[in-house]
Amino acid sequence: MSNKENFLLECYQLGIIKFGKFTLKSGIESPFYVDLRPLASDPKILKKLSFFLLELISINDFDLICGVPYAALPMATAMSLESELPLIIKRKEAKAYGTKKLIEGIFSKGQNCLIVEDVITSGISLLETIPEIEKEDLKVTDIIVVLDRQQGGKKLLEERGFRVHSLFNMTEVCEILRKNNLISDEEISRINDFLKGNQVQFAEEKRLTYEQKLENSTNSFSKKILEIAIEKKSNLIASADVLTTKELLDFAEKVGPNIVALKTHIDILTDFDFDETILPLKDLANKYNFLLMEDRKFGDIGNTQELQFSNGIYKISSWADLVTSHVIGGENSLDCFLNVGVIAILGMSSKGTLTNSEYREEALKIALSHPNVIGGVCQNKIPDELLLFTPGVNMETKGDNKGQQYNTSEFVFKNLKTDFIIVGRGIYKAEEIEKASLDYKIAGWNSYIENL
Ligand code: 5IU
Repeated sequence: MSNKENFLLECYQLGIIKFGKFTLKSGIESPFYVDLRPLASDPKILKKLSFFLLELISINDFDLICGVPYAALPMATAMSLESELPLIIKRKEAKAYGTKKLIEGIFSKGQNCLIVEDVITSGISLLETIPEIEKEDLKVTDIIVVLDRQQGGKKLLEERGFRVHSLFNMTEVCEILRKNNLISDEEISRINDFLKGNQVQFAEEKRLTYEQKLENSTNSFSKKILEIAIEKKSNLIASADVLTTKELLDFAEKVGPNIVALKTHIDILTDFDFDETILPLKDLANKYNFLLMEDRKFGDIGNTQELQFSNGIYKISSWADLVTSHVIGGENSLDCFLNVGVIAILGMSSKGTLTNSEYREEALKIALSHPNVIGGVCQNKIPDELLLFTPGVNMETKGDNKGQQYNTSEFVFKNLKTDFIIVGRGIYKAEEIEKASLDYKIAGWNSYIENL
């Protein structure tokens, strides 16, 4: 095995190349993802890398060296230390105060500056960087890149008269990884396709059926909702955001046959009365076989949530089959939810929500580890172990003027592999509520079937 090959394998161990399905900034789906930044965290590898890169050129041809920020900065620094070629630093943005310089360091007009870049893709970012260096009356003739993704960048720069020296290209990388059984032939052919500019066909990820999820589930509330879904051929939860008991009961009567659960915000009723509101609601739930989901969004310490869950005028614990809860209070805050299925809020549908990917990841850990949690509310995919409930579904509009953002049921089943859609105004504001609930039921079920 050559030194270079060995070196690539060492780099690969650091996780610099991943294979799978990645959405690039441009929205294009790529079968591989490259990030060379981890190399800088392993001093021995960084040192070796600088040796390999310096071998690509004759050092005497240059007066300065400059890395394109940020990934190539440590690489250029290591090469400078090794070769004693003076380093200059290009800023990403000019300083807003003081000298407003774009290039930092000591240099003089006419010097030839070697450029170092980590990965070259289209070459566009280099074509933006080089003129900024040339503006300082420095010469640029040669560019060193660690990896050429073979997507036209090298050719583009060579056409503009630059010499591009790359340590590896994607074909070589694939060849070395294949020889060492680190990548399958199928992945290689996908990568080749991608490099040729073809859109890559990824094998569609299969979702589990409700029957499969039922088989895997142990929680009685997740079993119940899945059984109802299968029996009624529905994945629709209607959100009854209405203000009076009469409206609530009328609504439940109309949508009852088409839904798996009725979602309430019980505290918005102006005339709540336990016997007048809850008892008839429970009767309707029995009559039409749907669950009651109180969208309480608990978000306190365990002790307070326990009090809120069972007391006050609503006595949620005595009637709700499902409740929503934030997990912001930590794992133990969910211990109080006994005899109910908890649906954890992992991500919200509203614009500007703080539930970014880091939040979701941490929230998901809690949801997955707590036996009371049967699912999550989210606008992203979540693991199969949890049921996914997706609000923000409306076939008519893209949003309201209060930050709500809508998707269609087609979109959420295809992209998120949702289990249940939650629809509010799309149904309760419709002229014919029964018909609207049937339409959403059919749309949701068809989208589910299409994505099996
Ligand atoms: N809801 C959302 N988005 C969320 C969460 C809950 O819309 O991220 I968490 C609730 C709010 C409302 C229902 O009760 O779902 C959606 O109603 P509309 O379909 O009318 O927007």
